[in-house]
Amino acid sequence: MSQGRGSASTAMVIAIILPCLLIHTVPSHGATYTVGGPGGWTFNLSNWPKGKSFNAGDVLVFNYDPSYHNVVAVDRGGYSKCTTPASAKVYTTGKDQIRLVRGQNYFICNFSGHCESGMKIAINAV
Ligand SMILES: *[C@@H]1O[C@H](CO)[C@@H](O)[C@H](O)[C@H]1NC(C)=O
Ligand SMILES: *[C@@H]1O[C@H](CO)[C@@H](O)[C@H](O)[C@H]1NC(C)=O
Ligand SMILES: [Cu+2]
Repeated sequence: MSQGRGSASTAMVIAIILPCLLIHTVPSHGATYTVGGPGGWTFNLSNWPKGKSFNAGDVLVFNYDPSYHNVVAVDRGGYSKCTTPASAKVYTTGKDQIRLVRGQNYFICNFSGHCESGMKIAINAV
């Protein structure tokens, strides 16, 4: 009898604890970063990634006014020269969510002069 009660309460404890453990052990879908923090996607952000560590699968949120800015995924040359390769993907919603791929990820705003004013980020996702 007491044996039965014991295992019943053990089962109850497991029923309560197990879901909590699972929440913490199931692989997460990655962190979410708001580029530029509360100020959003704007000028002078090329240092924003410094000191942060990014994993493949993390999501970058770009908040901006789409009348004045956009987000263009470019390659290394596009990032350093502020040019837009023909194959570049252009995002224009003003609240774009972009998942990082492993390796280097480069984003610029290709409105005239903006990338040159530091509206660009380079991120290495491991
Ligand atoms: C860019 O940001 C840095 C700090 O992140 C600041 O010291 C600098 O004055 C800013 N430059 C411009 C042009 O806003
Ligand atoms: C940004 O790049 C795209 C793709 O090459 C181009 O169509 C668009 O005109 C550019 N936008 C601006 C504002 O220069
Ligand atoms: Cu811009």
